[in-house]
Amino acid sequence: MLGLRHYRGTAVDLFQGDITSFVCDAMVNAANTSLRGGGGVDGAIHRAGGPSILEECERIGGCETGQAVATTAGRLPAKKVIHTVGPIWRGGHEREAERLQSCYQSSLHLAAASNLLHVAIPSISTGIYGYPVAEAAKVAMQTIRSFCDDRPQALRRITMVLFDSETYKAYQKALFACFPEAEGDET
Ligand code: AR6
Repeated sequence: MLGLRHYRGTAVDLFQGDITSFVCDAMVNAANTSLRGGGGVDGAIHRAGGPSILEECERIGGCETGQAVATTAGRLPAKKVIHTVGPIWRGGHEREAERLQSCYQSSLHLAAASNLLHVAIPSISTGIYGYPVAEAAKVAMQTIRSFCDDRPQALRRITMVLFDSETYKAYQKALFACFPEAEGDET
């Protein structure tokens, strides 16, 4: 593994691959405000998890940008799916960073409150929603670090699951920049 940090009682690591086959407690989905499914990782999660996820999403009715809600994980190798809605990139002048930060904060707090100790998160907003990957990776890692500062040991492990090598490299750079001093790096 080329990216692992231990920080305030939580392991923060990176994995390159398909999140739908990643074994965890909470699998975070990059959804949209309707919660009715879509393309990208959202489509993959609904396909792999089966119709019970959409049924629960429809009962919930929707989710605001920057917020998060939990549903069953259906057939996925997780206890729950946490659906969060990232911002659409509009050039960086519409509080996209703040709203992306809120996605990570809401998802991590919801996981901790539900005792879901290992959380897997895809690169929210950097696909169809067009958020530049290097910028999004910095927001993700800074927010994870702040969460660990505020809630030490609240989660056992936070894994960023990145689909392609370019995205993986961007998160690796951000991980090393945001956690320069933490022990546990494996190269
Ligand atoms: N596992 C891990 N990462 C994946 C997977 C997968 N199976 N599939 C794609 N990715 P996106 P967004 C990566 O577009 O930008 C949907 O239609 C992908 O390569 O899934 O937040 C929703 O309904 C990219 O790095 O999410 C919304 O309408 C990252 O996941 C909209 O797309 C995010 O890409 C949300 O757009």
